[in-house]
Amino acid sequence: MKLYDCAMAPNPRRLRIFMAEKGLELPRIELNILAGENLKPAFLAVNPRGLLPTLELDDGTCIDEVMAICRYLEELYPWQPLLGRSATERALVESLQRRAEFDGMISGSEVFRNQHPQFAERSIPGSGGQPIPAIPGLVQRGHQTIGRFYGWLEERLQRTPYLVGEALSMADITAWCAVDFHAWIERRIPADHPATQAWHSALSARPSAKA
Ligand SMILES: N[C@@H](CCC(=O)N[C@@H](CS)C(=O)NCC(=O)O)C(=O)O
Repeated sequence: MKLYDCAMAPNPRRLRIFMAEKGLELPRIELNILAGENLKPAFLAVNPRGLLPTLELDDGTCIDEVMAICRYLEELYPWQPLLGRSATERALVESLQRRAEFDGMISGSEVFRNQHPQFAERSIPGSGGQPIPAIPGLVQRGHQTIGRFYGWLEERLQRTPYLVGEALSMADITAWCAVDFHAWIERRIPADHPATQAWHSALSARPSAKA
């Protein structure tokens, strides 16, 4: 197996943290998204979407989408489970992970890509290099969704130390990567959200934070 990765990008980071928490290491091929290396023919031959991360199996099968890769790795390496340990937990991790991804990660991307000059023709990831012009009005919508994301996060974390109960899960990892990604667009955890602040400080102290 080998992993096509990008050290600076938030979605590949979700996968690296997941792997670090499980103690997994894979050979990595680093591609610079800002320089458009993921849109060059060599990588488009691997993944026509140009999307990172992408996992290539030894038989040549390529898997993109962070959650698809995580599910594959969790099945192969079930220790330190991060996708839930019971039917209920698995459903909750799925539900909360998706909410963190849509309201935290994708809305961050909506703001970032629709205002950054370098992404003026790359407003949606995964088009394989087909130009998709930015829509500046989406910046405001993204900021509104981020506001809702922080309200939801604080409300959940007031009740439990992690998003799904007492153990770290992929729901936390996605929300955590979204929070750190928001620094790129000058959004921070609101000062009056103490549970989210404490959760974020604890996660940032984990060795996997450096992944
Ligand atoms: N839904 C995808 C999102 C992956 C994604 O958006 N990756 C970004 C990096 S954070 C990317 O590949 N961007 C390519 C580009 O901008 O050309 C997943 O969960 O893996």
